[in-house]
Amino acid sequence: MRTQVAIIGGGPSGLLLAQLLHTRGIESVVLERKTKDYVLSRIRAGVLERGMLQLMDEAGCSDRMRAENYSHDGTYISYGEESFRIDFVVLTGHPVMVYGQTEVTRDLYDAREKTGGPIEFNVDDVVINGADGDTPYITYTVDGQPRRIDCDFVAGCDGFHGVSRQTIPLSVRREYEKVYPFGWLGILSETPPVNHELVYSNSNRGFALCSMRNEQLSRHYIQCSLSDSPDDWTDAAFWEELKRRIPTKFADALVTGPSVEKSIAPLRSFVTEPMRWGRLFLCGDAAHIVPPTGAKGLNTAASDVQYLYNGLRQFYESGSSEGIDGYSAKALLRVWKTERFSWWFSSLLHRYPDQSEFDIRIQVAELEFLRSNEAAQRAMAENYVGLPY
Ligand code: RFL
Ligand code: PHB
Repeated sequence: MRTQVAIIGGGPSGLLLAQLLHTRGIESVVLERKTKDYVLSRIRAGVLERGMLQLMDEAGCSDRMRAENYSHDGTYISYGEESFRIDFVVLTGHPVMVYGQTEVTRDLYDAREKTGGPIEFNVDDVVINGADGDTPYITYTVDGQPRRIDCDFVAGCDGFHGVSRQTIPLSVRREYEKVYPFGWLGILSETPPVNHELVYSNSNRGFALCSMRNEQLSRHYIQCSLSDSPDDWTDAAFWEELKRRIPTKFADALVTGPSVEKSIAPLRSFVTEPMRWGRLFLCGDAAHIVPPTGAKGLNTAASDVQYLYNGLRQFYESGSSEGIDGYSAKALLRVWKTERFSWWFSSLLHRYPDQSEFDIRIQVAELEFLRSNEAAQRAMAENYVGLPY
């Protein structure tokens, strides 16, 4: 088989890139290791920047997102019994959007199926060959049968555990990493949200977050130990712990119910440089990871996709390689700013095992500064609603 762009990974980055390229008549093949049902069962992002909505518009996939998303004009931050609101619209002119990654991915799969663009599921043994030359090709197997795709370019959209990043030789690749000494235990429940906007909470017992997907579906997280397993936590124990970590006014309003999903995610900050090697380009979690505090992972993947789409479009439409040549530097500039924000917001809200009483006082002082200082709130809000592309 031959295509213009071979896309490794059928998560949101890969699918969005495929649909954007399709609008310009650029062919692609998407290779996904899992099944579609498996990809759609992963509960992840909930808060999206407007840049993501604009890209979904451009890809022709935004009808349901426009109709069903919940626009949030601000967020609440609490510490102990104190809480305050940051008004994104007043401070930046922009809201954020609550619309689950599962729904984004479903919309992108529907669009891909409508346009008849090829996706291969259940692929194994993917190898990217010749990316440092002019004629790259991918070899892989499906049900043990060998396959090959020849292409002009390879987009590595295969997440943190994919093969694309590993294809870049260690002599070229530099990796920067920070692993946090805790995880997030998350549950999804068919219960109304505790508040009309998200509540991020710093408490003596650790971080908590009250989020949602819609008026009848809530998403909650608590900081947990890395040695915990979801089975260690009954639903009753989760709700009890959550109530102890949020101010009484929210705890009293909390409606509890059985969880429909429960999982633990470790927290990590990670960046690989460069994001391009020859004709291979990394996008999204394949190149970088942020801790989920601040909801930046999928949003940063979307900005990578936009830069790469524009570069490839320029190449195919005018023959200029300026956009693809500048891709890595341009993407990394925004990636590092997002890494900084996610690291800062994580540091502000979590309990660290080695934190001293002094460190905790500094955290409270910073929260009080944020509460009372408009410039600090504006800086937070500009990052949260999304830095410009
Ligand atoms: P994905 O979603 O990991 O998709 C990669 C796909 O590649 C496939 N794959 C392969 N395919 C072929 N061959 C191989 N060798 C392959 N290896 C892997 C995988 O099966 C998969 O389908 O990466 P992508 O597309 O870059 O998307 C990134 C986002 O998924 C991620 O950044 C976000 O989910 C992060 N995130 C959040 N981001 C936000 O912007 N807002 C949020 O509110 C938010 N909340 C979250 C989050 C992530 C979380 N977890 C679980 C890490 C909340 C949580 C709890
Ligand atoms: C979510 O709803 O899953 C969510 C919201 C905000 C975050 C992280 C996750 O910062």
